[in-house]
Amino acid sequence: MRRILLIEPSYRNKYPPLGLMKISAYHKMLGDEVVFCKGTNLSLRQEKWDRIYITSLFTFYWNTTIKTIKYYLKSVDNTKHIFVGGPMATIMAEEILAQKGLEEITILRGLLNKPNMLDENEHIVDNMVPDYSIIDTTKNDYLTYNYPVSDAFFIHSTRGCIRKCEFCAVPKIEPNFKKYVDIKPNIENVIKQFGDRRDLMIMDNNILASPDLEQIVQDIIDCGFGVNNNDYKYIKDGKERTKKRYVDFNQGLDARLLYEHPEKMELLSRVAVKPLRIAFDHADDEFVKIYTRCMWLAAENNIKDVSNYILFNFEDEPNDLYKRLEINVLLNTQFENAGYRTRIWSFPMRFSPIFGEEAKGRKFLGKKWVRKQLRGIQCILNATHGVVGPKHAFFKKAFGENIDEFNKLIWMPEKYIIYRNENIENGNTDRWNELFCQLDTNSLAEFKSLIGDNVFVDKRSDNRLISKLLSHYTE
Ligand code: B12
Repeated sequence: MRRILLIEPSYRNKYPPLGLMKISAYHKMLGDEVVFCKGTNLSLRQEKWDRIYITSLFTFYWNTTIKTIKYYLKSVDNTKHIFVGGPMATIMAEEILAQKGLEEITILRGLLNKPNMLDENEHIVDNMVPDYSIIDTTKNDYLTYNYPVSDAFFIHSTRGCIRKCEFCAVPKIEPNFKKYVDIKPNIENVIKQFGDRRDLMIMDNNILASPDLEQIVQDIIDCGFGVNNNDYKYIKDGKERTKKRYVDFNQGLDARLLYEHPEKMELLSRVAVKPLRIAFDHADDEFVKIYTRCMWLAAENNIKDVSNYILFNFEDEPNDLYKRLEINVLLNTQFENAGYRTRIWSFPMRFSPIFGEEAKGRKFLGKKWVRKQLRGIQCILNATHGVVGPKHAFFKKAFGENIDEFNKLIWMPEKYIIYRNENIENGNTDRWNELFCQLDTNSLAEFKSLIGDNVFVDKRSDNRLISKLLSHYTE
């Protein structure tokens, strides 16, 4: 029997560490002792382990992840018994191995989808039924973190992706497209071993690319997630109760595939999907046409909750963000007028680099962006909790009546954006506005280049208007 410690660094994440849950199942099957902990724990560090597995997620959690690996280095006899894997480790393996003290650790890149990866045997870790007991805080004394999404089955019905988008790390993490994974045995076994879960989180990168989509949809329905058979029964206070359960494909679905194959939308509408997320990655006319058609397809197929991921701060410019948000609110109005119940929610998604130094943090600035604009967007999104709802009036209030208003808004002092009403009422916003509108083309350019870096202290100008404006940012 080996002693196995599983660690997820203490970063904030939504879903439990599926990779570690599968590794746990694998070791328990072999009769090993397994302990899972999130973050650092002194008593676990003081013990000796035959192996420590440390998972990783986003590259921008670099610092926490590296610190965690270093923290447990002495808890094994040989540093090669520290195993590190998951998305960040796959993308940045060289950089991790270049860290002092980490040269000898074992990094396993990508999926554990072949035999002989952890030991010399035929077992395939990726196919294991995940061990949900390790994330149960009532059963695991070392876990105090509550994952925001936990009452769900976490599954893959395909792996990899057919595309190679520059902004995406999936081609590195899951390079081969596997078109079908039977989810039924997995779900049945989870229920048998750990009890039922409410929702279904489908972690696929591009489920629509599968030629077996119809079979996958049937599997989902057979597991109790059909649009008309999605009752979830549970016991509370000794009584049986029922609520609805839903499917979340969690990644943005590929609009081009829906456009080329509208019948795929009909297939999706057979499952209790909530919400249906579509990737709105580009603002060019061709893509807007494709995206808009997809949204109408969703409405025509009676899918009520639709959402979209708007990639920004990549090769786009700020206006492209406004344009895409506006397309969505206009579509909402059109749906309402046409009698459809479909409503669209938007999630602006700031691009984070996937390679190199910049991937280690979240400071990246797209070519057509300056820091103040990015910060301005962030301030607006703070107020809306990152989501932009379907109401046109609300959108206009948050992002401005039109592109010009929007371009003004994001240059406003942060506190005027965040505490909007208060500063409108006390007249600050008007005073700022009056000055800002007096700037001619040259002085506007000077002003923007002066505060573009989002730093306001020690900034000076001979221009009287600009000096006055600056005081709004520092007082
Ligand atoms: C699900 C998911 C999410 C979920 C949350 C995930 C979570 N766990 O909490 C949601 C939808 C919320 C999300 C959000 C975002 N995501 Co995301 N997401 C993913 C996705 C699809 C899967 C990640 C995951 O959880 N995998 C579960 C893993 C760990 O399980 P598994 O795959 O079965 O594990 C296998 C291997 O990884 C390995 N393994 C795993 N752990 C370990 C450990 C050891 C020791 C070993 C040996 C092996 C091993 O073996 C396992 C079995 O084969 C990935 C893409 C991908 N295909 O990886 C993007 C991805 C991680 N996301 C990405 C991005 C950019 C984001 C956002 C920043 C987008 C945005 N701009 O807002 C946000 C971040 C929000 C935030 N600040 O928290 C990028 C990350 C790029 C980067 N720089 O790090 C990825 C890679 C996708 C991409 N487009 O490139 N995401």
